[in-house]
Amino acid sequence: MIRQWQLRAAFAARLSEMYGREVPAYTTLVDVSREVNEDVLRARGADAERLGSIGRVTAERHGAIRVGTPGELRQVARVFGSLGMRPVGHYDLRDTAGSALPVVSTAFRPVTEDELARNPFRVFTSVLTVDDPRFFNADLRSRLTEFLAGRSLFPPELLALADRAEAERELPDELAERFLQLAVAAFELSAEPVDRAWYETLARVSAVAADIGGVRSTHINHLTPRVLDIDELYRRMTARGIEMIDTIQGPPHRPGADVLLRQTSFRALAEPRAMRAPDGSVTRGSLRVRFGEVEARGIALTREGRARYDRVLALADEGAAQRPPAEREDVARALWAAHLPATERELAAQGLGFFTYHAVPDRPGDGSTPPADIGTLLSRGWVRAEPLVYEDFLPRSAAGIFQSNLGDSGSRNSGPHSGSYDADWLAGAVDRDVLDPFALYEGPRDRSLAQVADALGLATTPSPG
Ligand code: OOG
Ligand code: NI
Repeated sequence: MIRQWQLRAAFAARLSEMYGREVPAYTTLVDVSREVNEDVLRARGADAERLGSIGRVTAERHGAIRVGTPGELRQVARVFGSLGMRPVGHYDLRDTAGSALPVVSTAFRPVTEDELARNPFRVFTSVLTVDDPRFFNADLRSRLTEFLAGRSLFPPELLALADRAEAERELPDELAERFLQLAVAAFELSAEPVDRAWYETLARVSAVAADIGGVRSTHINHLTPRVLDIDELYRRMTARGIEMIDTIQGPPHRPGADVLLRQTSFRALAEPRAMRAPDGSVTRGSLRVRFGEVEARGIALTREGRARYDRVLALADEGAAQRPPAEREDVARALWAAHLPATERELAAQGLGFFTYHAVPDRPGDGSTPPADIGTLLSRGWVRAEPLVYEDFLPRSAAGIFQSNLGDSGSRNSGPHSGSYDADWLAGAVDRDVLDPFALYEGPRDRSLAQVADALGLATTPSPG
């Protein structure tokens, strides 16, 4: 029997092999990431594993896929559900700063600490907002709807195996093998010729719309390894002659505790694709949509910490508008320093970061009663705090990554948008609960605080921060 987490780990590994064959530069990215991680581990020792064991980090990937309809999203949810991955978070990239992307998204990922430690594979999944009139007029909408209704992304055999794996949380060896083959194949780039006129019609609205609705299958858009020092990775990739996008998205580099997520990518490469002309003839063309991305993960921020992050972004935008690009990094760094503490201790004491708390075994043995608040418990050595790594995505960075890899920024008419793509719409479309990322970090934190209270015999559970 192959257990659910083993299926997830095997799927991630095989997808990685497949993507490496399709996009060889991805393999370079994985190799350089591994080298950087080994160097960081040598230099920092155990500290390098504070946000995940080296085993976890080395195997860690996130993928990105894009689908066209709620029906397709529901099938994706069944495939990932079989791997123990649940939809977490609602990202609306239509209005995220500076972008005009006709999608809303969620991330499928494992949600418990144990499952994340076994293999944290996650997939950022976007669905086209076909009914948003700012992108698609009535005529295009009906053609698109008809096109999407006529395709099927996943074979029935795959879906049946997925349902069984989800219900039983394991599959017999032979069926597991069959399932993995079908699942990986579903995300391969199709060799079927692309209808050039239709693709270009959609590309005039948005390159993302064309990538989703211009072809008859889906494919993995990118697969992202995790690196422990993304600034060093950026330098090494550039030194190898691989053209990276201009920036690292997310918080700027600074000494101290890493928070949230920093990401960068290399530019989308031209890939050969067969094209069908209106007269039916097939020629060799090329499309530029898939790229390589890499990320560094930091400590998850609480709602309050996250509000600070969003505030810093807004202030950095204002500051950047008045300054030349070369100075923007400094502006951002100064704002970070002013608004968010740089040490784990302060992030914990001020309730800005997520941690689990643990009674220290050799705590003060002088018979004194322990203090009741978490800040004092920490500073007097009764309790230690272990950071929780950020397992999700950032809408602004996601939009930035999408955008930086598109030829042009696409078009969106102004005017009222249809409000129907909110979190409730997403939950209805995917036909599952879409989980709140904050609640997923609060769970282990609150359980650990209750254990601390128990171990120290406190009358009330200490509140964080
Ligand atoms: C998804 C872009 C978002 C990330 O890492 O933020 C993303 C896409 O390009 O389909 O993957
Ligand atoms: Ni990504």
